[in-house]
Amino acid sequence: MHGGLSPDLTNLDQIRNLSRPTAIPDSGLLRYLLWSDPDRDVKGWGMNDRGVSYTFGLDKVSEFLAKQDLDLVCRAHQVVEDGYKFFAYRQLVTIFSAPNYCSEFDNAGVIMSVDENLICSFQILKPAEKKAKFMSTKM
Ligand SMILES: [Mn+2]
Repeated sequence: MHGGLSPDLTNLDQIRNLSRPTAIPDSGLLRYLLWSDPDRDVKGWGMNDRGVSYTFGLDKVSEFLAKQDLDLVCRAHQVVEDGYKFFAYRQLVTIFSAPNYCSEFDNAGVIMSVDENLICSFQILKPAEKKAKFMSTKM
């Protein structure tokens, strides 16, 4: 998912049954899946500083994966310096594919591949060399 988990998500059929295309509703499953974020300081569900959706702790990631018999939550939605970042003891990974996001960050980008044995690998898209923002001119 783009953001992460939702307190409303109890069965993956809920995702399969979402009508597409669709407008993003003001609340509910779709909105929360789009804009939630993991937070290592949160236990359970927390308030999200974005003003929408929720944050979730590693306990919620473990609980979700166990219930759904899955190994990994893969999401995006946050710039991460190396292009990928694990959370909750490698039960969730944030993938960010745009290096130098909006020309405002020095982040790498990453493409994640999953092979037939479910081994995940990362192709790193290196950020451009840092440029000096201001040139000093001697008068
Ligand atoms: Mn986003």
